Order: sequence, then structure tokens, then C-alpha cells
Amino acid sequence: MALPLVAFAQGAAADVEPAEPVRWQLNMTPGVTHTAQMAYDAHMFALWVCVAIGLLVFAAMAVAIVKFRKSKGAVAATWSHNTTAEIIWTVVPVIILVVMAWPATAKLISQYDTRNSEMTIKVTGYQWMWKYEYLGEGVEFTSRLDRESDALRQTGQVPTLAANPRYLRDVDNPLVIPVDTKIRFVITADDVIHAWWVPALGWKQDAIPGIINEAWTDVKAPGIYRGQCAELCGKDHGFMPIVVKAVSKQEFATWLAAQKAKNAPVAAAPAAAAEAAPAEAAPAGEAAPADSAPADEAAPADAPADAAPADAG
Ligand SMILES: [Cu+2]
Repeated sequence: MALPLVAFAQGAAADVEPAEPVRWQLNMTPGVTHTAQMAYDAHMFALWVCVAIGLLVFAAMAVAIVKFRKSKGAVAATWSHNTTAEIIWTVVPVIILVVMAWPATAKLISQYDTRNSEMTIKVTGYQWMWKYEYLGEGVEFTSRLDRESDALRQTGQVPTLAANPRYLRDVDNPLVIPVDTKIRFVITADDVIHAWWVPALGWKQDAIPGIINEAWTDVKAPGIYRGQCAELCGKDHGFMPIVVKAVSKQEFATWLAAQKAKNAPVAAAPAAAAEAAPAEAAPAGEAAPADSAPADEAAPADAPADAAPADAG
């Protein structure tokens, strides 16, 4: 009974991130999503059913051992068949299993129900990194082991918790998502089978080349949630961690806008090229290539590249 207190004290002392497991932890964490909470609830329900069965069985054993012991003159029963008893010990476990399976099935179905999601993120596994695409937003990037861990693992030095608290658990570009938003994930791989797993989100999904798997999440609390590839995928399987940074909706909108601005050279290029184009390279007429159009005719910076005349270039 004291162990959780010890764990709590250790967790508080070590400044552990929310949803991170702590030393001597005895139970699952409830996680930070609806799905994780469902898994936790199913687990706790099954646990208490097991506790009740355990108490009944061990109590019956104790009564049998103490009350009907040989020294009190008990004689072994001689019956070998009892239809009533057999029906009871078959029907009762079946009822218990149905009572547990019914809510568990409902939860499983809901776990795969990606309808009404507000945004979609495509996750692609590579040897040995992840690629994230915010579908419809034009934002994508890869996420790989942070350089510090990568350098340290190749020096042969032994990392310590004090000097390298996030050894092999940090990435260069974390996946940034908004809280309180139903996010659909479509998960695949480009080379071999990987699996995308962040325990605090409550699920693990295989990333298989040629197949799109689905999952969804709705993170309740802002924070940093860590995971890793969960399918043996080659020699660097242990070196492709996952970091999910859940932020407020407002912060996410700001971040996404910044990413769009950073990732949008296609839209900005024509105007920039036009400004730099020498006058003689811009003949009058409709045959002017889009990238050498006169400055006064240049498309606004935010216009898409395909806004140039169809016959240009
Ligand atoms: Cu992998």
C-alpha cells in the first residue's frame, strides 16, 4: 500500500511530465484521451471483477479447509457427477464474460469511429523516422531522434538519468496538435512495418506499407506525450521515438500559420523571381514565362503558382 506513495514522491521530486510512468508504478495511467480513459475503465472493471471472484474463491477454499478438515472427522465426498453444479459453474462464468465483453466491445467500436473528426494527420513510418502531414493544410515534416541522443549513442558513453533525462526520447520536430479536438490519424509506412505508439493517447497502430490504418484522438490536457515505434523494424528500431506536443487551439493555429509560411516557397517564388528578373528578359506579349513576367504584372505573393496565364511557359 505504501508503494504508490513512494512512486508519487519520486514522481514529484523528479519533475516528471504528466502521463509519464513513474518508478514503482503499480497501475496503468488513465492517459489523456477519451480512448485511453475507456481502456483504463475497461481495465479497472475487469480488475474489480477479478478481485470479487478471487475473494469468493479463496473464501470458499478457506471455509472448506478449516471447517471440513480431516482432524475434525471430515470424510472425502464420493459423488462424481452433479448436473446442477455443472450448469451453474458453466453459466455463471459465461454471464461474467458477457458482462465484461459487452462494454469492452462498445469501447472498441468507438475507438475505431473516426467520423466527425476536425482534422486529419497522416503518419508515415520510415527506417528510421516519422513523417507527419497535416492533410489539406500543406504542412508536413519529418521527425527523428534528436541529435544529442544520436551523438551520445554512438560515442559508447553510458548515458545517465541525471545528465540525459530524455535520452532516446526526444525528437527534432515534435508532432504538434491542438487539445479538445477530434483528430483523425491515417497511418502507413514507406518501407517496412512500424507501429505508432504513444501510451498516453491510449492506442497503438501498425504502420504497414501499402495499407492505411486509422485511429483518432482528442487530447484533454496540454502537455508533452512521448512514445516510440512499437514494431521491430530494423537495426534502429529503438531510435525512432515519438513526441506529441498538445497545445491550446489558439497556440496551434499560430503554430500552423507559422509552418505554412515556412513551407510555402511555391506561392512566394513567382513574385520574388519577377522582382529579380532583368527588363530585357520580359518580352511583351502572352508568351512570357510565368517566372519572368514584368514586375508590374507579377501575381501577388499569396496567389498560387497556377494563377499565371495558361499558355505561359
Ligand atoms: Cu519503426
